[in-house]
Amino acid sequence: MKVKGIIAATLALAAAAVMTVGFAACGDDLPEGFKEYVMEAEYVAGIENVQGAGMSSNQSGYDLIYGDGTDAQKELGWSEGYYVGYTYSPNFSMDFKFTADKAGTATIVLRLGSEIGDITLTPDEFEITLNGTSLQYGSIFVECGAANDMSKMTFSDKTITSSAQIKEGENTLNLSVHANELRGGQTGGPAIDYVKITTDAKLDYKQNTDNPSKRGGI
Ligand SMILES: [Ca+2]
Repeated sequence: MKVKGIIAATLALAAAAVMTVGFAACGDDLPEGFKEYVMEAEYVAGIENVQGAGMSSNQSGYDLIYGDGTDAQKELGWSEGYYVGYTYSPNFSMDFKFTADKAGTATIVLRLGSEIGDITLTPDEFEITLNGTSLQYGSIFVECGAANDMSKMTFSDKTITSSAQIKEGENTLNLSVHANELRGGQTGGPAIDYVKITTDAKLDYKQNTDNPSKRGGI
């Protein structure tokens, strides 16, 4: 098993670190022509410029990524075995950029978790904008999967909107934490596994699969 793991890791390193995703997951129950596109938070281009904070320390850039990509972590429900945590800063702002081959309507789902108790997010605490327009999603309840223990995080998919208007060409979905009292009176936020967009437009975006390996740098 160990040898197998090493070979797999070597192959992964040998593969291009940046993969352009133009395919989609299966979706048997989707309307004709619609596809699901999953953008992993941990693979986002530009994560090196994102600021965050943990329970007792500042965290930023690649170090916002939690997880080791292990099978056990994938079995916990962490897509790809990683997620972005340490979102407890009013400076947290993360862009998911993609291009679309045409304008269209899209369903946007975020896969979220919490280690700071059950939290209810509204655009006041956790703003989601698409091309600069704030998505008025009402509120999202995120159940606490593992209090104060990121290693046991659990996630669930939250539908933000089923009527997002994407445009032809470049689009930017931004997730921002605003000052709030979600974490015992201090600013808190959700753990973010991925963003999933379902649309009949063809989407392209970069996934920097080597982001996790860049943690711990200067
Ligand atoms: Ca993930």
